Amino acid sequence: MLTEIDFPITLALDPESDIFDPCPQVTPRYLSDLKMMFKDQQAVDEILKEENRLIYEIRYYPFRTSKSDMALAVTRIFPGNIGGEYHMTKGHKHERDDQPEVYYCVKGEGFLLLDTLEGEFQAIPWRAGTITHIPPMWAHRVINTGTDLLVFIGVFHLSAGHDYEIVAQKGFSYRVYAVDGKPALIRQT
Ligand code: S6P
Ligand code: ZN
Repeated sequence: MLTEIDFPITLALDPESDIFDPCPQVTPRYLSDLKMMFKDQQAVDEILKEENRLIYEIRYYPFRTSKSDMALAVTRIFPGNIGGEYHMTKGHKHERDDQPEVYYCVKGEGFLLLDTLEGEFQAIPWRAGTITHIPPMWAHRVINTGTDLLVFIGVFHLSAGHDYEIVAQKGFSYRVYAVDGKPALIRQT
């Protein structure tokens, strides 16, 4: 039997602004929120003396019904770099090891970095229209290597949970830097 939360929900993503409506939750991530993720801590501190730069923001909608849970998140990463390292998401692994996710790049260019605890690594080049299935157990981070916004949609289960600590401690196998104006993947030891 249907309850009041068991009815379809339709959202509209504005193709100009990449903002969807209605949107119950917006989470901005400033440089201070992901300070430790960048390699060049001196560059971070110098920028923070001037401004706490907005690196990206997440617009989020939880779809809860009486029998399921899903979520949609639209992430907009602003262009730029910190000490040559491109703006990126914090990155996380899902807490539950049976929880995948689908990412769809709406606009922009960059990379999706994927890492496992067993040492597997992939860097998927991204541009508008790229869709990637992220299997369970792969940590994920998106890098904006372009000169404009990079926008992507993530669809996942609310119950997946987010482990940021593992990324803060271990990092990803590669970092992405601007070298002569072009992206270069640099292996981390
Ligand atoms: C959630 C999904 C995305 C990210 C968002 C920001 O599972 O992967 O919605 O939350 O792109 O990245 P992060 O690493 O700050 O959560
Ligand atoms: Zn995720």
